[in-house]
Amino acid sequence: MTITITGFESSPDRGRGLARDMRVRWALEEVGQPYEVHLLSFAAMKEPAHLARHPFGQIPTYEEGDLVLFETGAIILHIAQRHPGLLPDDAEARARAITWMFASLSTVEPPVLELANARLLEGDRPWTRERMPLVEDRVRARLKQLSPRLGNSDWLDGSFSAGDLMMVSVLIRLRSSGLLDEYPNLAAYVARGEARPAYQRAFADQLEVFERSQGAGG
Ligand code: GTB
Repeated sequence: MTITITGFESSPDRGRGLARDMRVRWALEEVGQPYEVHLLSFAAMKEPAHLARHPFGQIPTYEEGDLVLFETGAIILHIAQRHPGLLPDDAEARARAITWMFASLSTVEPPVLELANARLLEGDRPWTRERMPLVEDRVRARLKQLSPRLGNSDWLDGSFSAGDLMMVSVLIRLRSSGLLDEYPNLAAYVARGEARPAYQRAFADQLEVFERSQGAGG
């Protein structure tokens, strides 16, 4: 059955792979599943046809036959459960990998997003200058805890898993802030994720979409 995901017709990240369709593309590349991408404008994302897929009018979504999913956590868990390659066979190791997926989304991503919003959406507000150190320290608090847990290991719990895919995807958004470089093992962890052939293929595909949109005057 054909898998179709949705993505930005012209991503505001200018093809840097920061939009969340990237993590779904990466997961599908890791498990070797072909997929199609339905590109949407911001206006189309708020129209009934897309709201039927995604109640909040966002990307990405995932469609496979009659199944329609939204939320990257649910989508990647579905892919990882349905195809080998992203979750260990051992039941306890599998539960730990899923724990890291939840930790990425529930515990690490919120302060990372708060920082992104403070920089990109609220950068011109008079209170941002005073607030920024607090926002950065909330990110640092998580990195400071995550860094010793990863230690010198390549991945968070044994082999690469959906937990690493999600954690790397979340941490990547910190690169431009410089905060990741304060924790060299985490910076190296992200670089290891990005070096994976599946990541590279997914990145190239989403970049091509952005470049095509620019060529089309988008
Ligand atoms: N919790 C949801 C999930 O994980 O699937 C969040 C989905 C989400 O935030 N989607 C964003 C979206 O559709 C795109 S990825 N936004 C439009 C809207 O809400 O109307 C977030 C994103 C956007 C832009 C950049 N960037 O420019 O760097 C990075 C990430």
